[in-house]
Amino acid sequence: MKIIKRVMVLTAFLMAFASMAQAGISKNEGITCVSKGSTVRAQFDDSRGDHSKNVLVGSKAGPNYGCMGRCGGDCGWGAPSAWTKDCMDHDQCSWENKSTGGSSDPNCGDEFNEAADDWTFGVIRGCRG
Ligand SMILES: [Ca+2]
Ligand SMILES: [Ca+2]
Repeated sequence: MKIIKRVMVLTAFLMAFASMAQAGISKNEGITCVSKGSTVRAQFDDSRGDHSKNVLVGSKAGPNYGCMGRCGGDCGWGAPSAWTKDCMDHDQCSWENKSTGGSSDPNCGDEFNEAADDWTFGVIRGCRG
């Protein structure tokens, strides 16, 4: 009986954790490719709440924010780049918040972390824009 009780407590804990992870508009969408010239809905949260905006992949939002949806700053220097949904979310969040803090940024740190797998494996997965 002790084991059953432990399983129930563990299950309740996992369910609570899962619902917390789903809170907010921002979420890790694995490594989802986006294509230059298409429009995707950038989603992120910051201190002002949830945001959702259609952005043209590859467009320039402003200085140092060329190539929206490309993983990494601006347009890079010519090496193969990953182009993904999570990187678009982070690009748009960073642009609107002028964020520079990377993973520790109060507004866009979570989007940064969600894009880390994209940045690392996006090119290998074929997300080349
Ligand atoms: Ca991701
Ligand atoms: Ca955020």
